[in-house]
Amino acid sequence: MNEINKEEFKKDIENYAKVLFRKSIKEASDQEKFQAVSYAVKDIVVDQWMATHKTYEEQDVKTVYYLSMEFLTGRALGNIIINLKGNKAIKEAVEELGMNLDVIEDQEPDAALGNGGLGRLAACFLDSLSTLGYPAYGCGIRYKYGMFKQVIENGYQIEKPDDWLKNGNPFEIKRPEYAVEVKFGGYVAMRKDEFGRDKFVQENYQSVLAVPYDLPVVGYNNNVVNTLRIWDAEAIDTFNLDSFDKGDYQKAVEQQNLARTICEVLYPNDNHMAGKELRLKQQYFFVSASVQRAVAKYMEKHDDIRKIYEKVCFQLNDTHPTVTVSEFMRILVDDYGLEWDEAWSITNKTCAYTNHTIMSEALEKWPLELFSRLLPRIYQITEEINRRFILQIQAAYPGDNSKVEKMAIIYDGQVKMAHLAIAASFSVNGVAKLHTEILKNQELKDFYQMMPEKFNNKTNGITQRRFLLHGNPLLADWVTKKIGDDWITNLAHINELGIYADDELSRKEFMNIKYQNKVRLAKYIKEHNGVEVNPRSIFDVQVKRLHEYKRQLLNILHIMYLYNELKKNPEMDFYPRTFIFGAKASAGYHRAKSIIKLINSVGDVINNDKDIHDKIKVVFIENYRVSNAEIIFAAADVSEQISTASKEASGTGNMKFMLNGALTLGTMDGANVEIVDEVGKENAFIFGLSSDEVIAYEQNGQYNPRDIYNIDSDIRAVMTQLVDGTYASGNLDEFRDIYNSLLDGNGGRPDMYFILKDFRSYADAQKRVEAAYRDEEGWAKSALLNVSKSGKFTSDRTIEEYAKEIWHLEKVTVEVPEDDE
Ligand code: C3B
Repeated sequence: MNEINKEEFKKDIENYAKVLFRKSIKEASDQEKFQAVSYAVKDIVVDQWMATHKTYEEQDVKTVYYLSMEFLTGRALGNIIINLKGNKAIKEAVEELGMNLDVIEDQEPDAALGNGGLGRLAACFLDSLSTLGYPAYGCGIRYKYGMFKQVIENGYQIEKPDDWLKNGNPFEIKRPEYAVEVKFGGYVAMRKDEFGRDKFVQENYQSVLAVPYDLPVVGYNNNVVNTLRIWDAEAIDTFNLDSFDKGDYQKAVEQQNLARTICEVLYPNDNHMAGKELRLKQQYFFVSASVQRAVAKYMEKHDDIRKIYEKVCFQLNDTHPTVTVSEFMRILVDDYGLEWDEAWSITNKTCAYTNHTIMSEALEKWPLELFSRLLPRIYQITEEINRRFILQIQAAYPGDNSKVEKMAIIYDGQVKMAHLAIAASFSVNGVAKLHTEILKNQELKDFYQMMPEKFNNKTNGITQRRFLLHGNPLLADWVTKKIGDDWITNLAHINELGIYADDELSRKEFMNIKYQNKVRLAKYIKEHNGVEVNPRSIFDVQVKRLHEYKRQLLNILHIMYLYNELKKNPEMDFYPRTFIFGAKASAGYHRAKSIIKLINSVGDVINNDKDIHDKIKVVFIENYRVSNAEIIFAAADVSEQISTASKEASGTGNMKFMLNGALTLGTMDGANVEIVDEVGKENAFIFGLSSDEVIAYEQNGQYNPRDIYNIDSDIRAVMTQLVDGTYASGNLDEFRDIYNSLLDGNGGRPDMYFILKDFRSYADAQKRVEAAYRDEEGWAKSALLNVSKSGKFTSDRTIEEYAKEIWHLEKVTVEVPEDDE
């Protein structure tokens, strides 16, 4: 990699300030400085970007297209600087110009084009793909408004629009030359092609122009820059005279509106299907554009569409982009004139699907009426796929109609996207061992029995470049001092830290870094939440989307219980604890929002009660997002991973905490199981029902929370406080819905999340946490061991597995030509 020339870089920054804003650096605002520095950085990136794509073309590489509705990338500048290994030179340049790099980085809005785990995973995958040198495109949507900004007012969540493009995005490049048309609605007619053969054409449709914007994905220290291509919609034929003359004024207006609305906003649902017409439009919009472009790019250099699978793989990130299957079939059959069987076999060699959840409310099913009206040709094709798939099922299970009922793609007036994805893909993967087993043996059992060869596991991972190197510089430097810097690109090496767990001085240094990170977080909390917290207390953290299955409610009920204990016995031996929450709730998810209010209300009471001498603090960090997550993980002692067993497909926050030396307090769910495999049960706090037990209860219906309520007076006391106004300034109804959900659940089914059932075992685990923390040496040792055992959870490992076992990609090395000046 070419060295960054500091003096030239300084000139570049000054020049950008001049060209962009007509200002000197001194005159520029912080935001303008951020822009100028970013453009100067982009200058370096673009050389590598061009070199990478030249190499790809020369070597005619196979490319994965990672199709995802979400890419939760967060801020770009700091990460790019780190991956360019330009930290030192750039920092110095910036400082010599009288600026501070942290302040500059802080000016950048997060790119929040995702909800939570699924979107962040896509972002980690892109980082790993580039760092490992695998050719890839991320394909997504350029939402005008990303994940809403959360403001807490009076304890309630208020959603504010996230106008992240307000000041422009210095790293993006618009590529109008690659714009394509995407069609909606109308009807399908049978027409003759130029050779007199029948063909299907969509007529009287509305269309939009999909225009790509490219963002660079910079690999670590290797000159590789892949592309995250996000599509924006523009109106086609804006009021062109033709249609105006034909009296199509109305249609012209409608097309404009369609273009305006389609990329307007990210649906803020996590693990929940919105079912809105606009959402299906978004899905088809970015899928059609991405697939059209991928095919066109392939055909620029090849002449046989039949071999496209040798150079292209479409990875479907959950069911959201599943219309890829039918769109690809449409292109093969309608545009390239292939026979159905041939097209299907090519599609089957090109598409692969990742399942991210077993939550039934997240399963995408589209009403036939909507699907066929919006995508008439795609619907026809999907129908034919379904017809043939049913024949296949019947051949495999003659006379067993229940199999068709359970597996058909179209059934009961609905198009089932997971079924379509499985039928059409050569690979179906889960995201953690336990999750994949549940898919095979429960949720997708029938499919697994019919097509076992498709199923495989790819345990999730995270990028250590963002979540240690960038987010926790103190620890990153310390690790490098101890074992060298190989861990940055080969996290398996972090294992070598293990020996320092037995070294007293190392443990001290390590815990001192944790302390400094807690001071940093305490400062953030003071500035942003106005709450004073003690960095000597245990930082016990649960940050993730608010969802009932993730059980923030269990956590806060336990805090209410602890508080009751302290009130009964103020002198009791109690190690000071700061409970930290961060979570956004989907705007329409009322119970989740109520739980946020409860956390804040409990915090208000406890934080202001002098009697308990600050032994408990409860903090709700407003607007949890990637940029503040980096600070939070670095400062955590305890990682709360307490989902109802079987419900959390993997979790990735759990891995980020581990990497930063927090101990897991969790259920045997998702990737927690594999974390415990790595660190050993003695270095984690495990509690609660197992997934088998949960599944058994679900099947036998034997769980009755009232039994627990009746015999356990501590639980009863806490429950009563939900409805006696203790935490609601006398409003007895504020938390009544939560109360009811715990005892009666939903629609007559007892609480599906087993909160009261797991309460005692959680409280016991929390006692063990406290005892363990009092043993300073023991805790330091465990924490350090957690870091040293985190090697498996790098997304580099995950991506190597995808690349070798699913995508069959070759690694590329890239040289950037020297400037010839
Ligand atoms: C999430 C799951 O809930 C997590 O367990 C998992 O770690 C991540 O995906 C990544 O695999 N998920 C999500 O964020 N949104 C969905 N719609 C479905 C799953």
